[in-house]
Amino acid sequence: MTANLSVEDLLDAYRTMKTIREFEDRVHVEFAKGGIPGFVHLYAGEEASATGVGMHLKETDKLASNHRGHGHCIAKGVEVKGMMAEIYGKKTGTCHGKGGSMHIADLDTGMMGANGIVGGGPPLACGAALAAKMKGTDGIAVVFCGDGASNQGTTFEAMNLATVWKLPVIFVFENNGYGEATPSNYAVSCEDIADRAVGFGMPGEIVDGHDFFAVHKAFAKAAERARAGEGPSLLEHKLDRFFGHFEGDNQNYRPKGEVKRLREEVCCLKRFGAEVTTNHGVDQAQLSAIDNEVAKLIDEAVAFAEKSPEPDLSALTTDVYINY
Ligand SMILES: Cc1ncc(C[n+]2csc(CCOP(=O)(O)OP(=O)(O)O)c2C)c(N)n1
Ligand SMILES: [Mg+2]
Repeated sequence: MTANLSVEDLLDAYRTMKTIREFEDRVHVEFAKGGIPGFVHLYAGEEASATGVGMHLKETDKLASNHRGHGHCIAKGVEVKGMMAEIYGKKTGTCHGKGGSMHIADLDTGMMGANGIVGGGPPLACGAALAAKMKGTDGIAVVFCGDGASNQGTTFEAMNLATVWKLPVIFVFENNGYGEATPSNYAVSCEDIADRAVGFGMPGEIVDGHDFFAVHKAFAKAAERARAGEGPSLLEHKLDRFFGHFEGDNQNYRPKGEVKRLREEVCCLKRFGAEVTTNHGVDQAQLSAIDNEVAKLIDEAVAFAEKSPEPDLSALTTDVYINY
C-alpha cells in the first residue's frame, strides 16, 4: 500500500496506462496501413501523466485536452471502442465520426474535448471551473497543454483570470521537449515552465512525468487546493513522447537513437511495473492478466471500428453545434 493507494487502485492505474499504450501503438500500426483518415498525434510515453491526474477526477470534474488527446480521454473514462471508431471517422464513434482524433469529446464523462487549437484548452477549463464555482459544487477543471501551448497568449490570459477569479482549475503542462519539430529549450523563454506560475500568483511545481507516483502526489495537492476554494495551480510534467509529432513525421530533428533509448530507459509502464511488484505487493501475474485483457479490448475496438458504417450523408449538419 502506498499512502492512499490500494493494490486495487494500483491495478486500475496500470490498466489505464497499458490501455493508452496499446491503443496508441495500435493506432500507429493501423494508420500506416491507411485505414485511418486525417491526422493523429500519439500519446505513447506520456501515460503516467494522464493516469496520475485522471485517478483524482470525478465524473463531474471537467477535462480540456489538446491535439495529443487520446490518453487524456482514456484516463477520463471515455469508452475505448467508441474512441477507436471516432478516429476511423465512423458513425459509431464517440462523436458519430465527426470529430476524429483531434476532437474527441464526451460530455457525459466530463471530457470537454481534444482540441486542434494549440492553447485552446486553458480558457475552456477556466469556463468549466467558473461554472463549478458559481454552482457552488466542489468540482474542478483540469487542462493538459504542451510546452508549445505554454507560450500561447490564450494560455497566459487564462492563467491570469484563474487567479483573479480564484478558479478551481489546474494547468498541467506536459513538457515533452518539442513543439512539432522545435525543441522547447529553444522556444520556451525560461528554463522551467513551472516558474511562470509565480508571475500569475499561483503555486507551480516540476513533476517527473514518467513517474506515476510523483504525478499522483503532486496532483492530489493541487486538486485539494482547488476543491477547497483556494484557487488554481500549475504543474509541469517533464516527459517524452515515443512517436513523432504526428504519424508520418520522419523525426529527423531528433538525435539518432533518442526514441529507442527513451523506450528502454524512461518507460513509465516498465518503471511502474518494477515499483509495484517490488514494493507494493502486486504480483507480476496480475499485471500479465491486465496485459491480456487490454490486448483483447484493443483488438475488439479495431474490429468494431473497421466494421462500423460511415456516418450517413443526411447527418452532415447534425451534432455540429449545440443550442443552449
Ligand atoms: C493556434 C495554433 N497554432 C499552431 C498550430 C499547429 N500546431 C499543432 S500542434 C503544434 C505544436 C504543439 O506543441 P506542444 O504544445 O508542445 O504539444 P505536443 O505536440 O508536444 O504534445 C503546433 C504548432 C495549431 N494547431 N494551433
Ligand atoms: Mg511539446
